[in-house]
Amino acid sequence: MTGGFELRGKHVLVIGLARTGIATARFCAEHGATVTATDTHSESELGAEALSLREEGVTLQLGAHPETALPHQDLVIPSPGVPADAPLLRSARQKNITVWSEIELADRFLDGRLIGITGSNGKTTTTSLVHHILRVAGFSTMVAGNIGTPLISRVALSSADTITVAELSSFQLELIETFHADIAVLLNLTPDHLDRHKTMEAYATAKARLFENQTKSDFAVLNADDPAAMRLAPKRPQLYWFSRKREVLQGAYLRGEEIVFRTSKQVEVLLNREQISLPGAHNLENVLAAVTAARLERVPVSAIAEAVRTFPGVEHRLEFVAEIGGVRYYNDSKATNVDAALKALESFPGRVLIILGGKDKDSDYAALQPALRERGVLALLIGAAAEKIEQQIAGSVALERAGTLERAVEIAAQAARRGDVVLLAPACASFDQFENYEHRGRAFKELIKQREQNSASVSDAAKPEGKANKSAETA
Ligand code: UMA
Repeated sequence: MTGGFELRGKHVLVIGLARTGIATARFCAEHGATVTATDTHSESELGAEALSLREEGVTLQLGAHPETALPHQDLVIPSPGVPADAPLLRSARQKNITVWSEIELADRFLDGRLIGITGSNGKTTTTSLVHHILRVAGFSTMVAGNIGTPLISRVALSSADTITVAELSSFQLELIETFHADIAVLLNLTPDHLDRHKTMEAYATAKARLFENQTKSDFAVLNADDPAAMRLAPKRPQLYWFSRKREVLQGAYLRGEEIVFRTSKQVEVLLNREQISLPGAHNLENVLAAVTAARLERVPVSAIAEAVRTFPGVEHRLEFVAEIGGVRYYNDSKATNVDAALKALESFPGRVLIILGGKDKDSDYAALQPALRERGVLALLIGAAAEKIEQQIAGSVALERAGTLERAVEIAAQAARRGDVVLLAPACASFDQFENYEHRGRAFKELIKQREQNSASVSDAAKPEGKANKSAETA
């Protein structure tokens, strides 16, 4: 927690009325502020929860962001999805009105310690794993942020002994002021959200703000295998590193098959690589980052080992869905950028049929070519970015424009051979065809589950009568 803030008597404008905006407007109203909330969606497009804010005393301005709301405001809080250079925010700054992201306000009220985790990829898995480790070790902990639960909605649940594990995005970090993490983790830095940040520098600067308010007694944890992340290493906090390729001065690394943690005083073995349940080299990095943060919170080694072994993984991140006729289906709908899709592809040693496409984020899909050449059997292209992807990966793998996810699954299932992997790792945002990546992932799983049921009933029907009846009886 940082400086605190008196909301009573203040005028607050909240922009965007989805998860973050609803929670923020409610919080501010509960704390005595006069709250106006605006969304470009009209009344009929917004859900009941947003509209019910009126009953809590919030004034709603819907369908556009009228500037008339601005003059009386003390504070403007845009949702992460609102570009930081949106006209209303520019006007607010011209009028010297404070503009904060929701995490800035939340941090001013949050009790206990905070572990902030950012990076281009692996944030959700690492955040969930740190939370899981702390829970297994019996610590009082909660998880929040970009993972889906606005930090501000958890504030009331925090107390002096709570360790909050927060997944933080560049959108949230770019509008902080005093936001402070006791342990700040930067997993990696690869191009993402360039449609919004415009340049890699601007994106990196937003991410690096996580370290900005750290002091000498805090810890910064960075990936020693990622030069772009290393360049952002801060000066004030104590630096810890993680690496799967080399020994580090302080932090976690792979020594043979062992994961070890090194401080200035000792080197201790935490667990064996084989004990990690998650697939892929990138997940090894996520584990190294998570165990570093956990060890810095003084979690006992035995609890770390047990927690990593028992971690079930996260929905939509290389999530195993089903095996049908010897073909394994994986849902990595969270692979919303090229680097994440690349990492997903590289997680499988054998033949992969990949579903790519969605809403382009000004990405360069040519980077997928080597991995597609090596492992790809067929790329099925969906959504608005299909044409661009086709142009940029042509020649590296067989391609087919499937258009929709449904059709892509159908074609993949027909083309796949026993032993193949069918992977949804779209390298794009989902908003052209779905509400969000979770919606896309659930749609994929639903399609696979239907196929699984159909194939089970077909194989049941093919069995000799007695046998089919018997399995029905014992089920
Ligand atoms: N809106 C406006 N004006 C605008 C833009 C949007 O009124 O100029 C309105 C939209 O009409 C909509 C609302 O704002 O009603 C949407 O706001 P939002 O996109 O911020 O959605 P939230 O549900 O509040 O979700 C946000 C994060 N979304 C984004 O960063 C785009 C969620 O991260 C996060 O889980 C949630 O807050 C809780 O903290 C999602 C995400 O895609 C998962 N994050 C990016 C990523 O992980 O790559 C950064």
